[in-house]
Amino acid sequence: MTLTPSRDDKFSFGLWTVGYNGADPFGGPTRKQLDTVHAVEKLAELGAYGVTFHDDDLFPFGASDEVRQGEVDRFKQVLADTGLIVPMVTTNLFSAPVFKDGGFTSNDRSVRRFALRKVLRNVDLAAELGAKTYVMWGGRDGAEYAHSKDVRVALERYREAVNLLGDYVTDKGYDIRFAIEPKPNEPRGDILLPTLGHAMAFIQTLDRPDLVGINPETGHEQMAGLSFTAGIAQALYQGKLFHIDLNGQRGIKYDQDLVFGHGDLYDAFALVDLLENGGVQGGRSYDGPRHFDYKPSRTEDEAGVWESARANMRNYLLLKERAAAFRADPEVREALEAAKAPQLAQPTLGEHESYDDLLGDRSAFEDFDASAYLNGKGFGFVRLQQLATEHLLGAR
Ligand SMILES: [Mn+2]
Repeated sequence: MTLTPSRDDKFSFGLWTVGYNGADPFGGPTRKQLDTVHAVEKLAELGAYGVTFHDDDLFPFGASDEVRQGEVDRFKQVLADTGLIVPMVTTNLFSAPVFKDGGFTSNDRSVRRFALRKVLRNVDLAAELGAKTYVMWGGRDGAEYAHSKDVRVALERYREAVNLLGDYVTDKGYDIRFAIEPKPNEPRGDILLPTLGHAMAFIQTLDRPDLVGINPETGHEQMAGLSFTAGIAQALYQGKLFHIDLNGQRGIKYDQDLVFGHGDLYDAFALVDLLENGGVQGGRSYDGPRHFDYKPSRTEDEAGVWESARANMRNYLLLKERAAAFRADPEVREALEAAKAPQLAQPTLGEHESYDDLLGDRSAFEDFDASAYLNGKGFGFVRLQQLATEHLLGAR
């Protein structure tokens, strides 16, 4: 297996990731503004297949039509020159002061109408560039104080917005689906639709639920103390994994946006194994872009930016290689059997078995020896995890 990224690996990066200038709440930029054309050329050279953007990454907020078109034309030219594609586009509804109380759910109705217009305009551009997924991250859609916003009413406004967007792409004949990106907090104290579970439940209330899925981000779920891999598994189960944002996070704290693999490495290993080997028939369970949404650390210069971009892809490929070795190891297969992992796929009831049949089955209860589970019948999950650890560390 090669550790050199190729376009078949479907690695993509947001313009805002490598373009992050290092500014944080405690200090200004540590790097100069990165030119879009240069960024796309470098990503292509490093082996990415796609690039994504917020409208405001490509042209400044409030840019004149002329400036906007000029930047779009430069971008189109470098895409043509490099062969990179735009798998996903998103809107910035969080940076400008007008969005200080959110976009789709600002208490100010005129802001909500402006937000919708900004999104509709960018959806047209997304369609023009051939993007198949439109991400919605409502980072400012939330609150710090319970009485400042009625969450049930805010959900109604969010629903109104997504329904309108669904009507729009359907009427226009655009081949675009929407993906909601959950995050528990930051920049708001509490963000609407904080986890992928909240988002998937919300999607079922929409007029066109099939048109809307989720774009979960590693660090966002881990900021809520949740297992990213377990969440991704449920998203796959529900057919809602429309896109994925990979990065690194270490525990419940501020959004670190580290390189993929530089946070919870075990979870990254389990995730790559799920994506690459977790399909129902084995093999891939997700075929979409492997999109990195990370920030090159503020300590790095431009060389460090490209080193970190390379590291995301290399770590993914290393974990893919380690996961393949794990799956191919006969001892792992034996340990999985011993752990009764395949037995979970067997229905609990027999075919056509009714509750009367179950109630009549003495072996299920009256004659069942539950006491055998004290001092016996261990599952061997620790052994399995040690085998995973040894593969992860390259010891096997
Ligand atoms: Mn993201």
